Amino acid sequence: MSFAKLEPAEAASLIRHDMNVGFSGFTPAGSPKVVSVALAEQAIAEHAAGREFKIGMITGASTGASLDGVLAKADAVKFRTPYQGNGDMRKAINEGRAQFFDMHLSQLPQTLRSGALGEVDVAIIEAADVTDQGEILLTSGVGAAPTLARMAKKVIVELNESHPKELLGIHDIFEPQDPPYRKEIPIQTVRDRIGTTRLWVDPSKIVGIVKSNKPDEVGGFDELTDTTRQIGANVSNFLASELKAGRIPREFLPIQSGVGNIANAVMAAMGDAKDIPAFEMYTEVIQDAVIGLIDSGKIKYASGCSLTISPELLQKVYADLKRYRNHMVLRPQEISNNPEVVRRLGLITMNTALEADIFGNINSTHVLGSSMMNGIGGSGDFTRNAYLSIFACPSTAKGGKISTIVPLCSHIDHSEHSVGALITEWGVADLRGKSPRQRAETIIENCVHPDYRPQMRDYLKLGGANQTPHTLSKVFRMHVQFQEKGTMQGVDWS
Ligand code: 0RQ
Repeated sequence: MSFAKLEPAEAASLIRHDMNVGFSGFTPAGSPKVVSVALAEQAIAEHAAGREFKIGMITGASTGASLDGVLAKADAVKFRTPYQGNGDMRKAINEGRAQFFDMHLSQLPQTLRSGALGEVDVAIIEAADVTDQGEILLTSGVGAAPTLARMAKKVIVELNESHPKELLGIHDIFEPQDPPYRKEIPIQTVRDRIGTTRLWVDPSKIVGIVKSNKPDEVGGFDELTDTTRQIGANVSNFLASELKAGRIPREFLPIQSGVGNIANAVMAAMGDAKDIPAFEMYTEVIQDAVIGLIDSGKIKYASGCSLTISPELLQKVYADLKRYRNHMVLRPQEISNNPEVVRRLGLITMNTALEADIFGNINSTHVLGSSMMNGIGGSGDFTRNAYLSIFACPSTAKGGKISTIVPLCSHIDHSEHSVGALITEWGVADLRGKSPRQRAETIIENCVHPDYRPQMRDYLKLGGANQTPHTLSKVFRMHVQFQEKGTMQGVDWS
């Protein structure tokens, strides 16, 4: 191989204060884990010498401790986009030490290409292989790597031996033209491949290769609880009844499933449901549950942006890649989450809410309207364009002190117009074809925790006969009471 071999610190030294750096991967899958640690050490040394050192940080989605974690702890982040989920990064953002802008993940590559986020000075791309001609075999996550690598002035390759070369064939790399010359994205079925198996980078931009053998830092899930199991069962029973009623075609439709504990529980329930036929997924993150369902034959094929699966399971997949490659494809986020394709394929989308309101608006991102949790991620890409858009969440949080269903969300990511059904452990509120008042009634009676139902009924009565009966002076009283007294229960509306 003709490229220079660099130590992590040598590679990091190519990155200077105020540069914008793009990182490959999507979630901790496929993101660099070695140069980033050296970069954080460099930032700490620069700060100790009294010099400024912060970078603009662009990834595919969330990353792990050796990327988001170390850079946040080193206070080395000027801005961060488009999605994160690491505790240290979340803290830096909520303490105002890093400026985070939350973006629809499918829109990141186009926004980068438009120039609105500035230049990409350096891209760090994790690879399983690279040729002298600049053909890069990506690893477990694609993210925005094609756009970041193409736009970057310099590319550093992290060659990670923990990912096998047999990954060749799992990726489908495609970048659409920009408007006004864009053509349709020619994906007609979940399995269609439209691009290349490797990412090509102008070899003259590759400034060096850094060796790595660090595995992806994908965390596990909480054990299923009675609540999450019941949410899963409610979602799958709802889909089975929609199928029976003929509102979902007999062949069923491709599924998108969100991230986190609830999404994992929903997938487990879908796998167990006898009335749901084997299905395909057109999703963003391929989580642990999907692999089990591929093995059992319940999932026939999964299109995603990353294999975000726990380390032991990833090794199992890697040991049998010849078989799994026939059941999955990894695409750039611009394609895995593409609204045109989501609408064409008619996806059933299933995402998680932090908070919902009685009229059907959804907050996916902000605790008490102010603190960032993770970000909107791909939930908007899918929700707004779904055939049937479902949001699920437990009816309470923090031991019942918080009702996740409130009069008005303290922050809104998905509006009432994009939500087909809301589901908690108590039941299903089918919101289609209902006025705001009817939606409120069905959400209160089917989804709100019984401890909170009388309080929510009383709130609705306050608003009189309006189209959307709010009482503005009282609309956030439950939130305010939680801040003052530590519980949303027992609010006095008088
Ligand atoms: O906090 O862990 O401290 O107890 O929020 O809650 O119930 O474990 O939910 O793991 O499924 O994540 C929305 C964050 C849900 C995720 C969110 C507290 C609760 C707990 C987590 P603790 P759960 P999950 C495409 C889809 C946005 C992006 C998206 C997410 C913690 O699904 O980031 O959808 N979604 N992407 O106690 C205060 C409330 C609360 C609350 C829950 N109302 N107020 N705290 N919590 N409700 C994929 C991608 O984009 C990559």
